[in-house]
Amino acid sequence: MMASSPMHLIDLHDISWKFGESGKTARLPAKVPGCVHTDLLANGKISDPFYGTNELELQWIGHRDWEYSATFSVPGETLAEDHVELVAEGLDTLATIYLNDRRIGSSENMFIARRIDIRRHLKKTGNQLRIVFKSAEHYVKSARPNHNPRDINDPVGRCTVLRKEQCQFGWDWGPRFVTAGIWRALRIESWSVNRLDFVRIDQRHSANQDSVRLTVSPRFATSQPARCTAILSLDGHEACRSESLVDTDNKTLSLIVDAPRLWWPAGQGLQPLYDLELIAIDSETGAEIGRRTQRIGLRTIELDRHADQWGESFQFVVNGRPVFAKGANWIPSHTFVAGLERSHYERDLRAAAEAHMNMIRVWGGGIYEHESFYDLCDELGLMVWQDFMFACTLYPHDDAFLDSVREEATQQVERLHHRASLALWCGNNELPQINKEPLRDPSTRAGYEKLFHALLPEVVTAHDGATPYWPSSEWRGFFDSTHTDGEKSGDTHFWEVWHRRAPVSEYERWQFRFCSEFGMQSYSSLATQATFCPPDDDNIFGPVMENHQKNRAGNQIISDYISRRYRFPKDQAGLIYLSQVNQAYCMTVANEHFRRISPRCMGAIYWQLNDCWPVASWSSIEFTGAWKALHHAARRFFAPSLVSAHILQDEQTTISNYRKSGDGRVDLYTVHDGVDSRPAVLRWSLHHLDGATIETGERKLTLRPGESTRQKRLNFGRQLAAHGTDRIFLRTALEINGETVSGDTVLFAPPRFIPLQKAKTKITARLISPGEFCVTFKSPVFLHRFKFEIEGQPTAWMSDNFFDLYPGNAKSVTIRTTASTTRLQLLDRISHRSLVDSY
Ligand code: BMA
Repeated sequence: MMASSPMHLIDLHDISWKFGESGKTARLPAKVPGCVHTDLLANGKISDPFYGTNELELQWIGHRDWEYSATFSVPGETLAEDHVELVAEGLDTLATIYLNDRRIGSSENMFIARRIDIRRHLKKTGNQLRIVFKSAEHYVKSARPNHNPRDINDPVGRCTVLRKEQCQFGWDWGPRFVTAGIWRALRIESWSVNRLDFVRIDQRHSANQDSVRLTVSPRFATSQPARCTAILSLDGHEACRSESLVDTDNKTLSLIVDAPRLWWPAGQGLQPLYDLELIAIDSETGAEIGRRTQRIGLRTIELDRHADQWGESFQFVVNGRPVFAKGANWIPSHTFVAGLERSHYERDLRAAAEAHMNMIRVWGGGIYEHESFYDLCDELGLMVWQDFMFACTLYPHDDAFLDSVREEATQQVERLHHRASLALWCGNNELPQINKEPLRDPSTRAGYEKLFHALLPEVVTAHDGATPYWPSSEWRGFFDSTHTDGEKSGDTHFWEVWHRRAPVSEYERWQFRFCSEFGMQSYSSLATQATFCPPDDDNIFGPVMENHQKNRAGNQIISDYISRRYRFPKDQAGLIYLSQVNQAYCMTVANEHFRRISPRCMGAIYWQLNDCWPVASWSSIEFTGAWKALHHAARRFFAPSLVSAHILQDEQTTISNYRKSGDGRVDLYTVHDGVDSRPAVLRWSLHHLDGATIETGERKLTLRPGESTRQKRLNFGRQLAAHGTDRIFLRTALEINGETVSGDTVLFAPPRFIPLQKAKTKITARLISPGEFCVTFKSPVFLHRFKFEIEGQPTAWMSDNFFDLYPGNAKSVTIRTTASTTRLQLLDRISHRSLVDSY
């Protein structure tokens, strides 16, 4: 969070903006910040870009030039100042700026803020500001005349020369909408004598962290001496302050914070956030130059890479404590990123924290996010792995390009360096991994290295100085990129499962140090589908649905994985349900494995948390906000104290084989991320599908911080032979203080072989508080992946879903409704299904 007050500030958002095609006279009202697509939509000129196959009809927008204009007045005192500047925080992208018909500047990098001196051109009234945006699509075409749309790394023909959000050109989860517009804040700043430009904050923690020295370095527009006061406060109470004259000799202020309250990632402690306010006064006139408040967390975050028995560690160490990173990859939260606010981020970031995540990776094909994204990460304890915005394809390395990137990186690093949540700067997404062959060429490699091994790390060191830099995700050196190398050092993107269709058990073959991408697709729910799909055109392989499945092989791969584990679904609802249950299963196998093999592996960041439009994708949260089965599963597999059962399972097995296979061995592990040791009880019970309990067992144990332990090896070979692998299942539970904190079901055969039974589920509901209910489900038979929904309220919050119901055991869930609902209405609107209902 940042607040600053230059002498005079005129916000240019609420003046009446108009937009239209360049060279034509028609003009329509526009919104700033905004973009041409959302403005056309708001004016009723286009239909919903997400609906049906509208995307395909709307490509013309990106092929035209657009302009935005507004007329405004300024108060007399603005004109009386020595300096008057137009500040544009972000222009998307090929922009030329005119004030009163004079060209005052231009911009070709969406990620750079511009400050333009306008004093000479400004009048009191009738100022006309006009920003012309040239078509980025034309630029792409002229820059890449020989583009081959079959290029597997870049089928959509992005323009890597242009510093513009890369996924706007289409991605394997996103539409192609090449936008234009004023996408971030626009204002006039006027001042005389001096202006507070930037405040850098550095922390140095004493060895035992009982004190922190803060170095505060303000930067001003002129070298005029300034009397500065830095005040650190927590919850409105001043912790310490420092005053000093800042001039050419002395550029910093120091504060010593005794007994600092440390910021921790979620699950490791609290997130106290201090306000650091800097007030600058001109030393001659005594007039205030500016003040700025930045919110910081007192903590150290290191990327610890020390030699160990497996090679080299890859772990985040926070305040001296190694923390297993649990999280997901983040893509832009909306296809149209202009002016996104806290409300756009809050839903999904809160859901991440609710699923016990402590890290979000901001993937390099999107944007450096808006401030409120980082505000929320600071508050929720979500560490941010921040990619620079480069993805998949090689980029130019000529001087002009590098200069632009240097400015972009400097601005972004300065903007975000003080963030409590900022854990890592990462050069790019997958460039060396995807471009192995081209990078064998020495000059191509030298160009790559200029950008990712020299320029970016230099900027990070110079303008941040504390946050670690990592060249790429994944990265283990140019040609050390087999999975075996990933078991020794660095981070790994593992796509054998999904892209290469390897069996799900393949995850368990590898002992990666840190897995920063792996995923499985699923379809969005019927309710989300209804937001974009005409009811008469909803066949999953038909044109509308296919246009909302951007991974070319996506539908085939989903069907493939479903067929390995589940029965052929009887309808589309069944297919969607199975795709989600399968996705949750695959991600449970992977994430539990990565947690079990800690501390060799110290991070599991699955692909991907969110969607930017309604689509079939790897996300765990749908565009509408509905949680897929995976997000509920994430809450379980990322539980701070986890019981994880491991069996050797071959989902590719045939009916004739599986009965013979399966030696009945089950290893029960516990994994504990908590800060303190806890006494706990591990329980297991073996059940027959007919409801009988075959045997039970328990073990008292102590959970120790950061430990994964194999607690018990069970062998049910005899019972499997006696009852049939398809007739029995194991139930696990981990209890702390009598409360079950983790648990699941182990099936010994692929679910498609298991003769699940149907029965009527009894549902009762109790009002807890207005809009909040406790709903209880009870079934006389075992129901696998029981899913319930409330008609008309697809995004109602539920404490659990897609769970197992055990015969006679009541399961209670908390629900927060999204519309006023009585208890009886709620009961009337609940519908449900479980695996047995899908076929
Ligand atoms: C990755 C990402 C994305 C992509 C995803 C799914 O490797 O970096 O580029 O969307 O896989 O294919």
